[in-house]
Amino acid sequence: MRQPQTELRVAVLGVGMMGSYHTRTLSRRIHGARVTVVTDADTDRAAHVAAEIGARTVADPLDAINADDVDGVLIASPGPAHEKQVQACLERRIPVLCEKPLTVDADSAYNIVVAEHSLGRQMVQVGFMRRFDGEYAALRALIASGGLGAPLMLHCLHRNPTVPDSFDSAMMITDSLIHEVDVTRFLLADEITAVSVYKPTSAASAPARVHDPMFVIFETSRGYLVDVEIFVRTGVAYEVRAELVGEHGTATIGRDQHLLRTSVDGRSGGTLASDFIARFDIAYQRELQAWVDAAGQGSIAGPGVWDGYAAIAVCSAGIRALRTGERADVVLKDRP
Ligand code: ISE
Repeated sequence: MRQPQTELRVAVLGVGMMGSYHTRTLSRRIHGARVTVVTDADTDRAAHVAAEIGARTVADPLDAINADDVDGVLIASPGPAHEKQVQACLERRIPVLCEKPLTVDADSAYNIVVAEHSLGRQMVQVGFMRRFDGEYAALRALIASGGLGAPLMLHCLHRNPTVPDSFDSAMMITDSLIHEVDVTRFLLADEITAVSVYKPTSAASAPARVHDPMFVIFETSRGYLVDVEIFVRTGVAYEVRAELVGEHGTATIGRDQHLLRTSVDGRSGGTLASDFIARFDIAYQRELQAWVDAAGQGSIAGPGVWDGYAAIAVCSAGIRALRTGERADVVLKDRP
């Protein structure tokens, strides 16, 4: 274990949009960390990001994980690569911040839950950054304090201005809806037990056979109902909102972004975030600082592998519901 107060030397695996942003944030805005190694399948991209912050590049991510000048790993590679990379970090017993999804299916995520448990301490934090957002944290505190009375329903809205054409209906679930899964579990402190997916008429902006928008219902073990509008090609802006309806009141977050909004032509008199980095910039910074600080204590400070496992298990049920048109149950294995 590293001694507190020494610098965490980080390898960033994958420097696409998120990985390069995290690399710059770690280098310029986080105390106690230094990016020493970057990797990317696109070697030019890796070289460019590495040169910017004075790091070196390594071709194979598994070599980066095992490098002598690395004592923590930030995984921002494509989802299918996560399982092997997280397991390699656990074998070396070094702290990890893994972007969502933890892995792309529930079985492999559960294997990570078991592997980490056998080490006797939490080493993997999962990148559900909204838990570090001031508004989401305040709403959770309000619910937990009983200020709204018992929760009854949660309404969520998740809109992206645009995504690549390759972003199909399943990716809308595993890449975008997954945040609403985590928000639901975080705000309500309850597990999701079933998922239903409704497919309204698709927007003209959606490629053939892609259901965009979708409307999703989560049921939870205590009987709360959660509805989510997920629409990733609005052509307007990045909009994320939630409203909790409790027995004694309601609370909405994300609404202050919508002052004087004219949704017809996308113009706005208020402040609309252009993308998720603009909207959650401070949350990402807090997430990284918390991870670096906790790594120094041999721990994590945020969502862990159980949260990552539960989230992908719900998304897998969501994909079943999408394909069959039927309500799909979520079955979680025992928590070790
Ligand atoms: C993206 O991958 C993210 O993680 C964003 O937070 C999410 O809002 C967006 O829909 C995803 O595409």
